[in-house]
Amino acid sequence: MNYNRTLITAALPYANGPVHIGHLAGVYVPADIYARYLRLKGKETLFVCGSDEHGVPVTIRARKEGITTQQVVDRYHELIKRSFADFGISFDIYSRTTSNIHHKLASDYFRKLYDNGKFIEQTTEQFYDPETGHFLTDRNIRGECPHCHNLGAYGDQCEKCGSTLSPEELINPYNAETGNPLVKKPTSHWYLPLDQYQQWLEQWILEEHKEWRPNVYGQCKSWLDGGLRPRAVTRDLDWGIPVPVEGAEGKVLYVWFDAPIGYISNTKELCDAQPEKYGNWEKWWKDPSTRLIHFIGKDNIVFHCIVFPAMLKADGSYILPDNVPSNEFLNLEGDKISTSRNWAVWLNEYLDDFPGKQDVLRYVLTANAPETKDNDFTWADFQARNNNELVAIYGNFVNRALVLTGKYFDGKVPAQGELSDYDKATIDEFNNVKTTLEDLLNNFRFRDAQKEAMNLARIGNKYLADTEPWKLAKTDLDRTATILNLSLQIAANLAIAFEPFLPFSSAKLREMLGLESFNWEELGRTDLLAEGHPLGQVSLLFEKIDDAPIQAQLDRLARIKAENEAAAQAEALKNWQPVPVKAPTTIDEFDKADIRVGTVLECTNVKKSDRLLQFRIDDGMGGRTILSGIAQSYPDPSVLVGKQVLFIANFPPRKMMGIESQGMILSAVNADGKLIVTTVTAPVRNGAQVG
Ligand code: B3M
Ligand code: ZN
Repeated sequence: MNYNRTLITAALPYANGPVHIGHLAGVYVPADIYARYLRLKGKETLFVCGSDEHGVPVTIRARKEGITTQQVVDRYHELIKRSFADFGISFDIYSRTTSNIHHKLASDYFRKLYDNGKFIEQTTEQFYDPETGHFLTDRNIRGECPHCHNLGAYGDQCEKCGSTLSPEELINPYNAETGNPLVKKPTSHWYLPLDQYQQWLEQWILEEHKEWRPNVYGQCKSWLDGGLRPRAVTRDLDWGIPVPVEGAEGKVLYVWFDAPIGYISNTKELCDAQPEKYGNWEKWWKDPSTRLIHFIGKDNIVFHCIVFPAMLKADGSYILPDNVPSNEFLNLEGDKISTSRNWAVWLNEYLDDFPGKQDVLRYVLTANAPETKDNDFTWADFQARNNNELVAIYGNFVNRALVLTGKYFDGKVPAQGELSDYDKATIDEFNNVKTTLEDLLNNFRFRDAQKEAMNLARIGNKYLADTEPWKLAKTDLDRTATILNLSLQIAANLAIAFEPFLPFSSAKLREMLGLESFNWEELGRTDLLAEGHPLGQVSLLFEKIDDAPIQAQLDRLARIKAENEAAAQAEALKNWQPVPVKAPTTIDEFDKADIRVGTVLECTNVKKSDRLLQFRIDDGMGGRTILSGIAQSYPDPSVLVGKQVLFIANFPPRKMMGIESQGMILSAVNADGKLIVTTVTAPVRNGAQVG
């Protein structure tokens, strides 16, 4: 299929917090590389995004910050928009789903499907707070976990034992916000019967889009194999787009119904405002010669590959996505990025700490892009890639070529004389850079594509190192001229090749080379700069980053980790309750257990067991060995040596892992929920009886 134009969308971020490196690496940098590439090639391209301002995440944030939901979305929409602009993400429009245009379009979209009988209506019983008159979403319901009896489990998950839950399973469910007990109440909603689209989706994705990335294709296949079910597209909430149907008061469109329509509304907003420049919005959404590409993160695959296409199909007048390049996740220093735990590098904060270094982050995120698997961002890697690649290879090459031209040829492009065999071999090496780059970019392989661009800088660097024009200049100025001419041509090629990846540096290099504009089609050529062409002001393209700012970032993360651990501990303590007291017993029963005090002489891990610790105890009676299953609580068991502990002295000996245990050490649970040994504070005699 030959397409006339490409519409690129990037997932609409929730306006519930600033954007971080995970967002940039997963969605916005790759989408931007692609958009810039197509524009450089002179293709008609539109790049659309905006804030996703509905849904529960923004209302939760509002409650947390004690401000209104509108204030939350206003604040973060502006912040997010600013960050994207700062990082050169070249959207043609960045709008928002609270806009009037969007409310109307999403509302009309629903109404058309409703009128055409595309929904089914179903009544189910949902949790309801009679006091506030609200139905609750799973996240807003808390109660006792049926598995570990944590009293603060959520309606979708118990964070203490990690079980996935549904609100029905909670014991004594209550409203997380008000603490009110909940009742079940019937409520009716509209569902998109995805099951009716199953066959069509199977054909369209599994047969006609085998070229989609394996992670995307695989996720679609497993959803389809599991059998699609009707999905509710409305919710009982007071934040969102009202359901445009009589008698649907208090109901809004489900955020995942309205958000993807945001792509359409934002296109419409732009086209309506500048029709001469962008044309009619419908040509971008309804003309089959438009190619639609959604850039998203992996947690959005089902919505973009199954739900939204089914919505588009249900309407019937829209085109469908041609590809949905989706990335896996980026971790930070080995841990999952998390907004709520502040485990992230926020783009606004990055720019405060590394002003003007947008391209460094873009470079590192693309070099480490989680295209096929989850990947890790580390500050050490960030520093190394800047210093050893951007500075030492790309920057160094460009700087030498420009400075030497300034020195020997008065800052004017010298003549290209006769080419040596080595020159020709060098040219051969980068001749095909255009084909290779295009092939990779067309297939959304941005990581390899950037590597290829860097390779061009490597070729240049090696060329200068091998030909040493700074030495030749004393004896052979003609040859020096040819070498520098060729080097400057390579530099001009670099400016073009890197434009989609490092737009700020390319613009800077372009100015240094005195070039007006780029033409992607010229990539690979060695006549981009004419003889005598004056160069611009020379400055460093990249600067070395030393250890201090990197250490500052690591210190910040260490501080956050400690804060998070303290908070988790406090939370655990808050929810902790002693188990009920056992059935009554008597002094005679109790007396049967012989509890003694002893001093720990040695305490070591039992080989091949991650559970057992081996104690050697001075029991005042010649000593004994006791095993205890508390190794997880003591990364360094030697801390127990010298402590006086309590043990049961009259249990029959028992063999574990080939070692005989002569008793049981008494322990209790600490604030982290770990078993630790109970110790005696004032010294007593070893062998003394407790009772
Ligand atoms: N806001 C989810 C997310 O940020 C959602 C994407 C909407 S794209 C239409 O992960
Ligand atoms: Zn639990």
